[in-house]
Amino acid sequence: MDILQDLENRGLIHQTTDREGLEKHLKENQITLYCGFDPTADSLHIGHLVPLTMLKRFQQAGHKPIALIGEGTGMIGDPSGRSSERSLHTTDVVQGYAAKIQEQIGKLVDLDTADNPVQSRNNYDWLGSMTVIDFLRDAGKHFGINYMLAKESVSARIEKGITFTEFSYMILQSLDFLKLYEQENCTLQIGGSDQWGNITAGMELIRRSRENQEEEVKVFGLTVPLITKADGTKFGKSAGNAVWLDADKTSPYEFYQFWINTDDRDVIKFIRYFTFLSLEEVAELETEVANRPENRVAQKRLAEEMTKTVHSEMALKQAEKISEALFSGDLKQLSAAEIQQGFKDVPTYQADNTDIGLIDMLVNASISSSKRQAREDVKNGAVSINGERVKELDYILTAEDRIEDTFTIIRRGKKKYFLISYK
Ligand code: 545
Repeated sequence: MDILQDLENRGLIHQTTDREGLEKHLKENQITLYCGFDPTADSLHIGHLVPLTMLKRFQQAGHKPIALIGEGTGMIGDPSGRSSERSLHTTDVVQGYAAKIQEQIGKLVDLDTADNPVQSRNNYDWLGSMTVIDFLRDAGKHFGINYMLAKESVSARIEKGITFTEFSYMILQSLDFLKLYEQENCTLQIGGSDQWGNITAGMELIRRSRENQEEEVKVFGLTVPLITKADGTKFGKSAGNAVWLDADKTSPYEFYQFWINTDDRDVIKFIRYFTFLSLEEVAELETEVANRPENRVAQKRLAEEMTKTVHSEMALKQAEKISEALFSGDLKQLSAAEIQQGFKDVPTYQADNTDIGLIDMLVNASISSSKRQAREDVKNGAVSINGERVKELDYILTAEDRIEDTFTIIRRGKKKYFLISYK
């Protein structure tokens, strides 16, 4: 299957340069392409998954992708898509982030291992040792100020202000494309739509610096669309927080829940963007959503695929188990670690490490508003401990009521959960 056609069918092409030329280039050659990732944080988030899986898609079509870690550019900061200047991180911090991002990318794309691996490069290797004289003589001379000012990343910032540091960023990214073109015959750079200006600047630098050479320069750019949601809110946030790929920042259960909660109007698009399901399978899921939306088959499939690839089969099983237990209210089957994942956003009360009457606990932990209310709640059968209803007013909570000696879960009403931990 023609790779560009597949990308087109999935809605993954925002813009390309010379579309016909690129199609021919990809049909006739095994090409090398790249996408860059600046270590501006200690983890990727789900927004970065589309360009990453793009590298895989090209790999599966027989081409040679490079994941570039921008440890050099990460020292400077890309103004693209940002309305204000970034604050600089120290070298140590950028290095630490770069190592983490590299490891994360490795887990997702079999970095440097398979027989046609996604390869990794680090632009600090050439940018880090470049002198300012070389930079201004060899690179700067190819960039007219008017050309640079006309770039969206710069023009959008003129009013608010932009430093020479961020203004110069596009030259560094352009030098990378030139370097990879010269050393590895890399002829395509991909990225999100915010990267269009930097990608085309790189193509321009390659052309200009090869002007006196005989060879015909054939380089291309391709961008993927920004992900939008039907309800107009920003993609990739869950309760205002980014959805990270690092399990310590976003637990696999939260990650799973994020995808499960996808709107019916978005779910098919996301499956096309993020997964490798065949378009026939996608079409079947589309029929499911149209005819039996209440079954949420497509959401489940999306959440399964994503949790499996980003975390693991085991993390998926665990996320499903936690979701199931929370849904049915049968909490006994959960381990303390699973409770910690599933109840992260639940109010928590730290109790003394002693036996205590249920009524007192309900009041101490602010689960019921008064003793009278607490008695009422228990009598009405509205209170359960670790998933089991308790109706005795004189019930005493002991170590027996702690899951793995760590937590007690109290539920009041149908859905209100409270977590008790112990001092
Ligand atoms: C650096 C040197 C190059 C080529 C590219 C770069 C990076 C580029 C950039 N890209 C973004 C990024 O985000 C941080 C990731 C790690 C926490 O800033 N100048 O580095 C994003 N990119 C992926 C997509 C993007 C882009 O990594 O291109 O559009 C997000 O989807 O914002 O030679």
